[in-house]
Amino acid sequence: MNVTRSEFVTSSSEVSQCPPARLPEFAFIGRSNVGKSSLINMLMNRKDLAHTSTQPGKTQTINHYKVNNAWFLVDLPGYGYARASRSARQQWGEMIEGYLTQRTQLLITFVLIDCRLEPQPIDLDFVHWMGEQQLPFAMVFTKVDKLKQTEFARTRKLWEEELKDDWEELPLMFATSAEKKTGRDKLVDYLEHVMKAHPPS
Ligand SMILES: Nc1nc2c(ncn2[C@@H]2O[C@H](COP(=O)(O)OP(=O)(O)OP(=O)(O)O)[C@@H](O)[C@H]2O)c(=O)[nH]1
Ligand SMILES: [Mg+2]
Repeated sequence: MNVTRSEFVTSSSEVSQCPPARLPEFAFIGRSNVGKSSLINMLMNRKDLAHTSTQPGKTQTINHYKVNNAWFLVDLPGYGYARASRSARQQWGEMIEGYLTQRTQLLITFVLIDCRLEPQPIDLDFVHWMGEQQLPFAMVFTKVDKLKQTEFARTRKLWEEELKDDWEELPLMFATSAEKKTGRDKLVDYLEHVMKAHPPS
């Protein structure tokens, strides 16, 4: 699939403000600074349509980007931002939980994981919560340009070990680098596959 057009649509601070269009939608979530906004730019072949930063906590709202006039990519604020206040964390929780559980056109959420880190409790908790809520997700390891293949294989293995006790089937896992555009084709092909499996009703 070619991405021929991409545009920012809207920023929302709660699910009720999200675009009413019933187009297929894919969301990106993960720890602050893991590379959600960078990955969205990479998928859309844009340099800085989604705003990125070296500092965590850049994306604060639910951001919809329309692609090929037909589907949405959604950039979400990250979790685990150490300097966020308690009330900010609570607000984040309400906004994200509302969005993920109520947005019926959301087909798959991609949970992004920094490939350099061993499985962290905060990511495991989030993945388990997705499982409990029966929300479909896939995992995306980011920043693979920063690791040797063998090192990344180790992190991936550790994740598989962590998950295999709780899941009969392991979630899909993608390896990406927004810097080097690694993994773009596989991810875009997967989006296309998911949309074909969910024709508009
Ligand atoms: N080397 C490398 N750096 C990356 C990659 N992806 C993102 N980065 C860098 O990581 C930092 C954070 O990227 P963002 O895309 O803003 O991260 P985010 O997950 O959207 O962060 P928040 O919006 O704060 O939650 C930036 O400095 C990016 O340039 C990658 O694949 N490789
Ligand atoms: Mg961001």
